[in-house]
Amino acid sequence: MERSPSSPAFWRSPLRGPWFTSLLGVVLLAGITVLFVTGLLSYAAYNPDLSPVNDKTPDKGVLGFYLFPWPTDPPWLYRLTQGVHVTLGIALVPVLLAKLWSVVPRLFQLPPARSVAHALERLSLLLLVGGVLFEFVTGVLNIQLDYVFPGSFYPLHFYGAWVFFAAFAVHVVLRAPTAVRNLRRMRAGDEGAAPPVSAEEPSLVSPDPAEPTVSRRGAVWLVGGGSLLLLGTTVGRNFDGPARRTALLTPHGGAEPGSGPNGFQINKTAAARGISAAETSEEAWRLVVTGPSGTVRLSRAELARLPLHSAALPIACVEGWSTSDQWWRGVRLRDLAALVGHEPDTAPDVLVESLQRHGAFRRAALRANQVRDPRSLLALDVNGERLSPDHGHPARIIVPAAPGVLNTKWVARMTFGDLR
Ligand SMILES: Nc1nc2c(c(=O)[nH]1)N[C@H]1C(S)=C(S)[C@@H](COP(=O)(O)O)O[C@H]1N2
Ligand SMILES: [Mo]
Repeated sequence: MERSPSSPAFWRSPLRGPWFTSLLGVVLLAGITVLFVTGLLSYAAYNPDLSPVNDKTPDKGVLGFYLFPWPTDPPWLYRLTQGVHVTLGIALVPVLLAKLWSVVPRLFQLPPARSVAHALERLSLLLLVGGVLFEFVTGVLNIQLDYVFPGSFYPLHFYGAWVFFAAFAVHVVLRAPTAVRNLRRMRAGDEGAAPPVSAEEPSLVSPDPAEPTVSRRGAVWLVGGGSLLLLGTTVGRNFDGPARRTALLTPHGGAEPGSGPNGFQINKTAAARGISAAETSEEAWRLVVTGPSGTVRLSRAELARLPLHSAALPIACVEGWSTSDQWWRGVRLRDLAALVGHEPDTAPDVLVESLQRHGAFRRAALRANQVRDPRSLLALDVNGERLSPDHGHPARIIVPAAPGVLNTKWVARMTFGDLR
């Protein structure tokens, strides 16, 4: 018997078959749809249409058609959407790998195409498999290895998502009916009798199966167990305290947060961002606020004499980690707008700039709805204590429901109005 990979007999696992592929396919259909939607939401949450400063994919063109002003309610919105995006993405890795394994004989199928339609379908599979690997690899590298594609991650992951999802939609339209039929048969217990998907497509069932090393049920448990294990060692990154320590798969560049009022996750430390104690001292640091009535300069002591307000808000990072609510205390953004000539209720967008001179996230634009929300603060304190240098002393932004990246630390300048 011929034993090259292009021959069906080369592939001998008795597990391969329509039932396994269909089961994994249906799980991925649901899971990847959630990943796509939460991913698009994450992009919208950055306010990319607000200012060139925020836009990580300047040539998004029509792909930005759906962008909308990200709301400030509920305050845990981004914590939820991005926690789901990252946690689910990681948990689906075993399902994805098993799915690709289950159809790998098709990769070697000869001749490569039997008709124009078949050639087009195989081309869409190339985009599908290439796209899904690309999205999972860039996503996992970004969260595990601390931005290996600085800056360019966003366009890569964003365009990759659209290319992949287009191929995915074609694939689902072509294959979902078969997958559902296979699963029905499987339930009815006669999946062995499943015919090949089409005359052009040889069956995934090996014509010469080896002895099974794991039962079907065992195989499903293996994949599901792998997913549960990843889920269990990832989900803790969405909580503080002991739960966070269960997040074994969360290597993170930031410093150990320690304990006490400032003892919650730190993304980039003051040292890592080149922020010195000298430039944040009471003598040196001034906040510069600009608006239609001119420019106001305030020391931290002067800020602390303005009306101070508190809000319980989380920090939720694009990397899929988040903190529980922290109690922030500081000056309302709407009150700062009022200092430079705006009405609090009609305050406009604001550009926030940090003392930080190099690296990402040193400036961000906030939308009017975020500025006007009475819970949006330029925080001076957290949990009853002065902000630590790593959490943004002398002052940082905190906005309900916004991605962490918009919560600029070590704020130096705020410009209300025309951001362009
Ligand atoms: N100036 C400045 N602000 C910044 C950052 C930064 O690198 N520089 N990181 C942002 C990101 S990506 C996140 S998730 C939050 C994290 O805040 P924390 O370190 O206080 O938890 O700060 C944001 N503010
Ligand atoms: Mo972040």
